[in-house]
Amino acid sequence: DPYRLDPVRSPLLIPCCEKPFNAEPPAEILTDIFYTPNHAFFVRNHLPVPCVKTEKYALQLELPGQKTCLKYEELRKMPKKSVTATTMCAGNRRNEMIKVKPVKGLNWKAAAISNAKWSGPSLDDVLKKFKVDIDKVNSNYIVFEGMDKQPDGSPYGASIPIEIARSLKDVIIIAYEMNGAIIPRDHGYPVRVMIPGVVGARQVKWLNRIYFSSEESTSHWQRNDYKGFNPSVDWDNVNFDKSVSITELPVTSAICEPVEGTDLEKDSETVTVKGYAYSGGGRGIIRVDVSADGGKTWTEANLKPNGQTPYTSYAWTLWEVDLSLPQDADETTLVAKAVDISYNVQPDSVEGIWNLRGVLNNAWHKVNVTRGK
Ligand code: MTE
Ligand code: MO
Repeated sequence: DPYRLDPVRSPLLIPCCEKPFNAEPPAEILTDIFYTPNHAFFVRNHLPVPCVKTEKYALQLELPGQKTCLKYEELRKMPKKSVTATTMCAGNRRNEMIKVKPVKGLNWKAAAISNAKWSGPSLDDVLKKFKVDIDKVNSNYIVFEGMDKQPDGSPYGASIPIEIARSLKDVIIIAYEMNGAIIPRDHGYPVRVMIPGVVGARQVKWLNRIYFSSEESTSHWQRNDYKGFNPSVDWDNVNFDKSVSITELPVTSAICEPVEGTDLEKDSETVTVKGYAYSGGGRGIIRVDVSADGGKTWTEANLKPNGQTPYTSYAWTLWEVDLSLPQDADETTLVAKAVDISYNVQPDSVEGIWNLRGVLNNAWHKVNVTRGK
């Protein structure tokens, strides 16, 4: 069993796959704390968790004109910087897409998302240590490789366009700490690259190697996964080469409390609704509209400040609102939709954004509740 050396996990996590391990926390606990506790942070592994000894660890750097490396202790001695960023899997809320038409992928509910503070040297400081100025590097992509390997020996890998790496060079962190603690094994021990504002799939765990390239990472997850398609594309006519890799995620939000199927007190006139909202590329959330009548009327939620600026908002926005319940029915649908700083909005239904991989579901989030049933 290649998974026999995987770490022990918190019983709080609800697995959607055991081997490789994939699990999300109960949605209700997400919105209580801005920084998701490490033991409750969702886990998305594609392969067995590598066993790494820090004494032996060295980050391989293939820089223009030089091949070098940075030992764990050397990384720790560099100026320590931090970034608070949300990690979300592109497959978050796939379970709603599956209800429209079957898709391939893990059956995530709405909690394949978490938020943490990551610390370590910045990418720019690491490159500058070797006299490399990323603004002058002549390549199209920066590529990150993990230490987790497929049976054929090829590692997990991802890349981002060099323009994004340039604009984020001070906030991309070669992290050895997560929320002030050593990164847990499931989240990339000992070193992970945290690229704020990009999809989880590019935030490579168990970071082994960084290099520049004229083309994207050749890994399966960059080339043949984590891409969107039009709803009529099926497995017979899909062409992964013709679709763009997901880098930044679209605006989204979800209701975490109450949970689906909650039976409220018979005489309740109001309900407190809590959730999260997030958009990719650092685009902050400016509004979350919430409805207690299936989307006929809307109330603006109170947004909790996330301490970030509107165009560099890498963390999620938690929100809360008290809504009046329609008094003429004993069941209703709560709905949430968010708006980001670019006035991007969420589509009202899953149908129009359905795709065969079940990624990028940012439709209005709906939760059905009853009263005194
Ligand atoms: N990095 C490596 N090396 N191997 C992986 O399987 N999974 C990616 C990304 N980084 C992965 C990886 C995906 S798809 C996601 S959504 C995030 O890690 C999940 O991060 P988490 O497990 O810390 O929540
Ligand atoms: Mo993911």
